[in-house]
Amino acid sequence: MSRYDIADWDATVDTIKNAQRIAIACHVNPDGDALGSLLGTSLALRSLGKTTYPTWGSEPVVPPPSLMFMPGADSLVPSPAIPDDIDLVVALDCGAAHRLGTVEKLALASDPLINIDHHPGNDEFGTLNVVVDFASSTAEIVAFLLKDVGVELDHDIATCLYTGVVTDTGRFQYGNSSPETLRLAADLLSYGVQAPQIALEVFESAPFTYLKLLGRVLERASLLEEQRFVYSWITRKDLKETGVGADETDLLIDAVRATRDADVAAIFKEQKDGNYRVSLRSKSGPDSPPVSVGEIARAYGGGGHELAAGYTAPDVESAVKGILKHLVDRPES
Ligand SMILES: [Mn+2]
Repeated sequence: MSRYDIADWDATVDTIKNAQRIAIACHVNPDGDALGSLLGTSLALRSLGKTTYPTWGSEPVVPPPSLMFMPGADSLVPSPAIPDDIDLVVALDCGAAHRLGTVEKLALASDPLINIDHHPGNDEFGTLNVVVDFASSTAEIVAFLLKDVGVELDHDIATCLYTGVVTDTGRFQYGNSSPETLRLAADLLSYGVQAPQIALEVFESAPFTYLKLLGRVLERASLLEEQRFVYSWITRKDLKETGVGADETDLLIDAVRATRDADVAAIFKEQKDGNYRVSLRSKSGPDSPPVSVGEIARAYGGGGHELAAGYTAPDVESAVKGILKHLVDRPES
């Protein structure tokens, strides 16, 4: 039986083994798991003598500052630079093909196309699908897959995979951290991964101006006590005035969700086109199970996990209304 009992597991292992020129793409605007899976896979397959083209389908194909330290970051290629004669496309951490952005077309035209992901509701857009929705991270799935492909892990590969695991588990705090996840993390540390250094880079290296932006976010935070819902927002103007990059705002939601008075948290981020990117987080209430924010996000054309999800809304007011619609029917606490 294959790991996780995934029907396509063995065929995926064989397909990777047999491919020589491989395009690898994660979702647009990558986070730690997307980038860690991408670079970990790329470095691992290069160690087997394969040619890889690691990329993603949004500009720029440059890691956000907090992930710039990752090994292999200098090997990323812009998606238009991927040649036509590749043998295989591997999609990582994409719940749906559109998450590939400008790489979607190339990916869907490829046979084989391997889809490795842990988002519930993944629409299995690959010709081979390794979708494990209880895995902590795509990096966790990738780690086991690479072992079966015959890759010998090393410091750099392990660093990438560890970064994916540590970010998607919220530093091993979320419920998706299984015993298996922690055993994997321990195994990765044995390759010399510098966990404190990674934590410093990812979680404690924001520019000073980030604190000012965080101040605005916290000042604006609103609590709807009845619904146990907290939210805040940032505009393009906030970013301009504080000098913080849009790719440095991922952790703002963690500050907003850190109140015992709410179990659903949202942050709305104004995009270049004037729409707002909605990030949702959920946790168990005092007497109630967590709200599935993945369901809320999917209702509005987005996606994600049960406890962490996102979508796009035209403005803050309508987004709040839309979320509240899903919070009224909660079981009595
Ligand atoms: Mn992920």
